[in-house]
Amino acid sequence: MLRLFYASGTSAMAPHILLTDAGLDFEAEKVNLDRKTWRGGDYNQINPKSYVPTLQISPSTYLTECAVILEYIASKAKGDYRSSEDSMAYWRERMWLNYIATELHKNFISPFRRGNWLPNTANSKKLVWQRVAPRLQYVEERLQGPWLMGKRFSMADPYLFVMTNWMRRLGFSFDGLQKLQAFDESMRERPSVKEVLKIEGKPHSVTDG
Ligand SMILES: N[C@@H](CCC(=O)N[C@@H](CS)C(=O)NCC(=O)O)C(=O)O
Repeated sequence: MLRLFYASGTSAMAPHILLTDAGLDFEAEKVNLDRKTWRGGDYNQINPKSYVPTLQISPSTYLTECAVILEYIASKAKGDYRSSEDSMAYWRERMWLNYIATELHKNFISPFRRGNWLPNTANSKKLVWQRVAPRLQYVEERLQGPWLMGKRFSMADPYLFVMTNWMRRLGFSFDGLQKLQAFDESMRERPSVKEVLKIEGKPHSVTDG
């Protein structure tokens, strides 16, 4: 059985949503990111990169990197979460996954880490916004709706939702980003998203440092 190592409200929410949406059989293991522990002990033994998500796919095989984990899940799911390799949509999906991972996800990470991966001071929020705002604008101009690539819900959507969820958590405005706001609202209506938000509960802390 698949086993997802996650911490509440992190990028691990993307594979958590996709696994749930696809109805795949999996276990969710909560990680304490402050202590780098899980109920089995030292989390760094599971993922020496010391971050979530990690997806265990066999007793001794672990996948890391959110975009790769999403792709693996999509490959195991019956749903239409990824396109066939001979289509242009296949490459567009990978461009989006890579864009979200490298241009958005990484730029949301605070340059001043005080026990959190997200910014937690007014100054660090400002710096993060300067980096993510133009990249969110890029997405806004291309978001087809209701999902990123149009009518088909793809493996990139849960990852983009993590970004809009972080916008909300950080109090970033959706002014001028109406399509992203509508996307965020549509995601919140999806049963899998509702379920995961309920299971994960309060996010890993974002306290003022
Ligand atoms: N390159 C990794 C980055 C994962 C990452 O940044 N995870 C964050 C949460 S969103 C984390 O676990 N950080 C560890 C920490 O803050 O101690 C990926 O794409 O999966």
